[in-house]
Amino acid sequence: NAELRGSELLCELKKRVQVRALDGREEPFSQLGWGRLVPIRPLEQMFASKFRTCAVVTSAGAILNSALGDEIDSHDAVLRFNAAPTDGYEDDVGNKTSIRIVNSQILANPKHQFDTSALYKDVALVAWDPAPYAVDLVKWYQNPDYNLFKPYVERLKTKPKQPFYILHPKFIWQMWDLIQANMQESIQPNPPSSGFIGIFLMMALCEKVHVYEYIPSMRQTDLCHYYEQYYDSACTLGAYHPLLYEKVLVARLNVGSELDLQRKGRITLPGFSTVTC
Ligand code: NCC
Repeated sequence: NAELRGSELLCELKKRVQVRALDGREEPFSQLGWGRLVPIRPLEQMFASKFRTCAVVTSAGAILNSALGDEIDSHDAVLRFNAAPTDGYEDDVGNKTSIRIVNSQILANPKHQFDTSALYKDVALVAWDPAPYAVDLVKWYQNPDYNLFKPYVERLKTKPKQPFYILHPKFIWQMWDLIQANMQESIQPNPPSSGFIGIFLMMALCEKVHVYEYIPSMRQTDLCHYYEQYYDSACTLGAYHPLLYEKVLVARLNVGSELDLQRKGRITLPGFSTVTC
């Protein structure tokens, strides 16, 4: 079924993929007392009610000179990724941040100064790590790709009011399964990018989602990130992550106009709560 129409694909996503974070009820986390540490609200109800409009701002270089800052900030919630800054780039990316998705490198690599950097304060944080496909939480805990568990627990203790979640690997691999099921070719056996994860999360938390520079606009460039001078087309097309396939799938779900895509690099996606399957 490589060519499901957008509406069918949307229902598949809604049906087959469950947003989920570690809740401390499974081993080894229950044993470690995580049940009393993790946020009381489950991730999918992290906010009391659904946001009406949300923006997902990818880190692509193509967003430079877009002048989209005000438009982005006008959304009820804004999602950003990893170490992507807003300071100095407000005109193009805005400065409001509601949620940040961070991969495990951000927590584990000292260069990101996860403990002290202002980037990770006063926002909801959602972290993830590429656990092996055959999800064994005990083995993963012993041998994560980057050790995110220690910094996670430390932060839950020092900042108990900050909403902070680690995604359940099952959620990540459900997304991968769905991408593979809708592609003719075999895709990379690696998790989807933070971008895809963030898009899916916002479709669960919001009624309407605008995604910026995931599918590139006419400003498409080899500049990897808007915030650093590094050029590599793999940032946009993928190497480790099945990025190209994710993008083909997301493009099929776009209900926005071709002009918005060309000019703003903007696609529009309906939130899951608004679709009847
Ligand atoms: O680059 P990264 O992603 O932080 O970008 C966030 C998301 O934006 C989308 N993107 C980015 C650049 C671009 N030219 N086009 C895009 O569409 C992607 O959807 C991407 O997911 C990640 O997914 O977590 C990733 O993280 C970086 C890196 O670890 C962090 O930036 C921290 O420094 C990865 N790069 C490396 O590990 C070297 C990247 O592969 C994926």
